[in-house]
Amino acid sequence: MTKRGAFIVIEGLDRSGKSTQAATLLKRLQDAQSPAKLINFPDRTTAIGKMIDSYLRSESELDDRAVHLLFSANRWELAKSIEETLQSGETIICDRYAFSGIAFSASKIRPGTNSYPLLDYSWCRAPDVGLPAPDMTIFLDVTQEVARARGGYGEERYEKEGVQRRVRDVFERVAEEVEGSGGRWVLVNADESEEEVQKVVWDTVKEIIGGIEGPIEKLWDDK
Ligand code: DGP
Ligand code: NA
Ligand code: NA
Repeated sequence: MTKRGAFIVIEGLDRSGKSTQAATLLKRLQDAQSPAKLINFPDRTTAIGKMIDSYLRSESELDDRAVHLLFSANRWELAKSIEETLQSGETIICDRYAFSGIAFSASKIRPGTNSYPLLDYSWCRAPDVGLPAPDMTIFLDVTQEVARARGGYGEERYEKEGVQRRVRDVFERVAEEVEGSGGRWVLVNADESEEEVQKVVWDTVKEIIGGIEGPIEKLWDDK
């Protein structure tokens, strides 16, 4: 049986080094003659992505539920192409996916309070049920101290310490759930140097770059 490509998701907080690590991993795979491509969510190039981009840069306001569904729709509009790429034998490295969708939305607080969720966890998960499931998710875990030392956050909507702390809490629940449903969630200490993280990521990914034998699973299919 011919093998399909592996679907590798990289998740993490802002300033975790996620995009740099994803780019390095792509290069390493290519150097190893393993066909691979990098994709990125939110994909700001599509019509839906442009709405998300303007929201993230605070150039527009959108209802919290509406924007959550846009992020999910942005993944769905690429779902078929993800499957085709994997079936063609190419590995996909994906910078953020549905797990960010839950973590960033289910951590929103009620206006004027410190309590969350504004949006219920399972409500947040629902629109992403059935998307292609990753074969492995690498979570780059960075502490606030190190994020701060790396120059702090940018100007976008969620790039604030309070937000990132709550997001991290929800990611912990997501991790438990992914592992509980048989998925692979690999926690990597992203406070380490860029080179050290690269090494850990490569050691983790090496075993699946030869391709995957089984079918592409569906995300949270049993829910
Ligand atoms: P990035 O371009 O990867 O830095 O992502 C931009 C921001 O959008 C980042 O703060 C995380 C957030 N984000 C990514 N995916 C989702 C999602 O599905 N839902 C929500 N609410 N936020 C998301
Ligand atoms: Na960001
Ligand atoms: Na991204």
